[in-house]
Amino acid sequence: MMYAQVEISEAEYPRVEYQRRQQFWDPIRLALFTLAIVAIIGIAIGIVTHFVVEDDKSFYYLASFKVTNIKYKENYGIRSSREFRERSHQIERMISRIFRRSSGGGRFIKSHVIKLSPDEQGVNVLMVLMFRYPSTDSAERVKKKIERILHQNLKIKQLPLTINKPSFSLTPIDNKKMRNLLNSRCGIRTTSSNMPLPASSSTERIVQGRETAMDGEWPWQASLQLVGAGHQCGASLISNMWLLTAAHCFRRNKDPSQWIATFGTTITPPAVKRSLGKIILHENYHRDTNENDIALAQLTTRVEFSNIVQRVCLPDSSIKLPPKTSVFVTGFGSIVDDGPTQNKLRQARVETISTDVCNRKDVYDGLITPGMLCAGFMEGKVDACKGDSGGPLVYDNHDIWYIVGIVSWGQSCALPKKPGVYTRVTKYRDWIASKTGI
Ligand code: 4AZ
Repeated sequence: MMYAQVEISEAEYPRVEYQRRQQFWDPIRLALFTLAIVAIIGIAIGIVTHFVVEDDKSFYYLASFKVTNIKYKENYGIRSSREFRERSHQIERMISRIFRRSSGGGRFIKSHVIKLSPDEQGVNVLMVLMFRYPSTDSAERVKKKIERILHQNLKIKQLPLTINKPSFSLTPIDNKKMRNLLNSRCGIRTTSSNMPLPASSSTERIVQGRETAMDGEWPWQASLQLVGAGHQCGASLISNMWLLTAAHCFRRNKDPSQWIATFGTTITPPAVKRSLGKIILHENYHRDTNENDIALAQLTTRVEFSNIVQRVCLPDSSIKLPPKTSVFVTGFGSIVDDGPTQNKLRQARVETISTDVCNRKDVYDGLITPGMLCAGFMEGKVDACKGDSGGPLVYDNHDIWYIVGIVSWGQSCALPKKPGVYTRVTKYRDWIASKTGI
């Protein structure tokens, strides 16, 4: 029985269903359905791309605005002056606070004041801003987002400086322009993507007193090599033509044509290589007392600044570092007394030691003159050594690095009560200017 009923309906059913399907899938419905599927797939891909494979890109802007509640000071025109530094740090801190606290806070990377100039209403500020936004964003769209954040915050926040809103302008700039603008400043470290480097002061992983440096971490470090005899000394780039080093490095040979300077974190291969055109030793260098152990070397052709090659800042002659200030010494020198030169650049954190302590009978017994600076630890262990001579002792002031010492001498290396002795750069600031114009 059951079988017979099925037989009958099977004959009827397919024809009816076929007609109904034909009505449902008319061309318009088919087109709409396809469109909807395509749209859903598109949106899904968009969402996945946005959250999973979103690729951030750096966006750079030149910002200019007026600050109306401060008066212009003469020294704002001199970038190495304390006034310029302090005012720019205040502006940079304020800009960073505005963007870091906003909803898109993580997208702000850094800001740098390039120039402060006089204005009737106060001070004109020129600075570069760096953000990271999805690569799918355009410079103009990002600009609008930044302006919106800024305008909201200028309205709400109690800020120490009054930014004149109508004067605010943002211009997108490319990577190259950003580099050029930043390169006009000294003592700045960046990675190849222009991201700030982590502060070295946080690294305490000193192995055998030293650790190897990352690319771009000490971009002013140079190696001075004597043709046929290899690395002799360290040196520091202070402009794209001039190196600052120790006079005793040229005791063996003062002929510039016999010397080359290399840059980068390894001696072989070097990142950049230059020959020397001129060597200037301090007129009053005394090899017996190590007094005035300072020299300048001019390159035959200028170096181009990059994240690998960069100049260090020269400190104002008035800058005084209190005892126990954290400073860094870098070099290709040996890691044990009388050991070989290292191919990889190394760094060590040391602390300044007062001249009074350093001149004690049980330390250097009066050998430290006003042109010298002691740094290291009374218990020894961390120090510069043979081959580090001529290299820099640097100090980090709000991510801007200053050369405060030149590796000069010491009794052996890392011995207790025998810290490293450095040429005190502040004492020679005018001498450097008289020879180079820097
Ligand atoms: C040198 O012979 C040398 N510990 C450099 C630095 C120090 C000692 C010796 C400091 O070049």
